[in-house]
Amino acid sequence: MTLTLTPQDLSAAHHSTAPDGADPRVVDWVARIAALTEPDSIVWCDGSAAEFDRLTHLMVDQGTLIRLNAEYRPYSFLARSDPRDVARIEERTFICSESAEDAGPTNNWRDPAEMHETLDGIFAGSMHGRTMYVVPFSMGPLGSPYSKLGVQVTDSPYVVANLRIMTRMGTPALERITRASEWLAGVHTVGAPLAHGQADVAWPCNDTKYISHFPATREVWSYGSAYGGNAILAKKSFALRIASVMARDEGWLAEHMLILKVTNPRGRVMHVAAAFPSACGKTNFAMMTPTIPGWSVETIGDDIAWLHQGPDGRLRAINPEAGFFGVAPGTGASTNANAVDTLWGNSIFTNVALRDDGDVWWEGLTDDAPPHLIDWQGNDWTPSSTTPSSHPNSRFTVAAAQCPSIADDWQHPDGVVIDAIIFGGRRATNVPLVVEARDWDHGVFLGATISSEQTAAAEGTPGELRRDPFAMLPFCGYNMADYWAHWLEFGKSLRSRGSVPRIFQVNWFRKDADGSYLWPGFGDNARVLEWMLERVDGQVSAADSPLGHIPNSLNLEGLDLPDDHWDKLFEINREALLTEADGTQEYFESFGDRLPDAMLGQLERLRENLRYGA
Ligand code: GTP
Ligand code: SPV
Ligand code: MN
Repeated sequence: MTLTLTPQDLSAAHHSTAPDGADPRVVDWVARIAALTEPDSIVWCDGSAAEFDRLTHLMVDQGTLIRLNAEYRPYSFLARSDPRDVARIEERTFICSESAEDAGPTNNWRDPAEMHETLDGIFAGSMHGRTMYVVPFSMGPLGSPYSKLGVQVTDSPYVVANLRIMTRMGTPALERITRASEWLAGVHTVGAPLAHGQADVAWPCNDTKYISHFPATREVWSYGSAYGGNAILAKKSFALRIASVMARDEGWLAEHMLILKVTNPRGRVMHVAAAFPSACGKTNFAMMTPTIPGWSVETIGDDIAWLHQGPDGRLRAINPEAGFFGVAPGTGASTNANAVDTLWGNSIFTNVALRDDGDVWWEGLTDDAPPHLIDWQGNDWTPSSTTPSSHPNSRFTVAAAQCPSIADDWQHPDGVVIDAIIFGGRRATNVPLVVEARDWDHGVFLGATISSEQTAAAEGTPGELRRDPFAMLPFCGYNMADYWAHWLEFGKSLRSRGSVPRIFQVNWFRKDADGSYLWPGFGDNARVLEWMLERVDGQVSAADSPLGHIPNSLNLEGLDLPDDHWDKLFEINREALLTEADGTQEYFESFGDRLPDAMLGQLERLRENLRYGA
């Protein structure tokens, strides 16, 4: 039996007016957006399980969600997007700071007044025939000194359901917005108004897309897409793009980083924050099952870290999110068992394949594909099909609390103390398995010069090498050179209190001549963590290389690494790296006089090292 509820039923039954005590600024803003977008009804979301249940029933009835077989995947759903709405669209992502220089050469800048005028035009009447949901949320644990509040309005129940998993959503967040608090205002529409009596489609969206950020007024306006990074505004738009500007102004860091806790066999604990570009292994690393005996890795976050210098001067990190919006393909028992276990139920899957028994499947979940599937576009699929059953950027949405490797203190309001920071990318050539920075400033240079082969997480050309400094290219809300300067300043502040984490660079993706990976990766990445922990504790010496400190050896016990792989993993091709340095020079020059001198100094030192020795 299914329950049939229309958006109108929902709004009539639940909070069509603002809850008592809601901040008048929020109430006024909602009224203004409603006057512009003209939804049929307004629902103030309370974040309850009952509300989530009503929304998912509604979406099942409308065809937006398919309920999975509860025997295998209780309380779980499959969504198939419009095939034109499957990834972030960087070309249509705008930073509307007062001046173009403040957005910098790596962002699409638009004049804020002009953009507002454009948006007023396209948002007018954009919610006709739909319900506008008002979704208050907290990024970070409710009440943490490092948390931030926001409200997103959206006409997509799919987005509401995702926000409920990804954030602390609902009444408690709204109650914390008082006259004194700062809050992010997010406006989202799928851009598909319905004429009277017009039937809806399963995944409404619009070919025209705008993901517009107004850092000065802490606003985001998103039009035309329901895909995660474009539509779950609390995540990339707020917790990275707007938050990076807040962090610059307030002296902290908002980063595209996982956070993990690693414990060695003697019980020594270390916390690590690591920045890898989209679909380059953050979720895997954060949930890794170490292959070395006696070691354990626990998860604190898999995508975003907010880093502050705590009252004791030490670097502290919180995960502002409450859930994971992870890449499905490649997630299997052998690569990420913790993620597979996390997904036992209460999960939303987007653009994966449907099994005949009502469960889901994707490439890499198991070694062998089921004999028949319905692919992500709703077509029959068999192992002999020439296209993958799941979109390469298909995703799961699931509560972090369900993760078997989640750390006990993952929601600690003060965060965890970070001992090491890692930068990584997907590099078939030139970049060694691991390098340790000589000091903080050198680490900032390593972060600033990360390049990575493009993945399916954003529209573009997969495989194409591009610069992705700090894995923040798509997510830095201001001038990237100012961001590097901010990192350098932040390091000074850490130094002044005598507590500077080590910085490392890693590359799990270096390839042999035949195209195979040289390093087994996944759980064996714990071997690299072991070396890092020993470096932090001053227990092992390292070798000097032109790029920084490299290991004399790693614990390779139990690993069948072919003899020549070690040399290939750490090979330093001076000529190729000097050519890369020329590219870096050119890249740095594109920032003009905003580029901190220290970055040029680091580049010069690198060139000297490459030319004349270590
Ligand atoms: P976003 O959510 O897009 O920010 O990405 P993420 O960095 O969390 O990506 P994720 O961990 O989901 O990585 C996705 C891809 O990287 C999958 O195809 C994995 O199989 C692959 N991957 C992760 N870790 C490793 C590794 O150590 N070695 C190799 N070769 N591949 C890896
Ligand atoms: C990424 O692309 O880096 C993601 C997925 O984490 S999304 O939230 O869609 O941007
Ligand atoms: Mn990400």
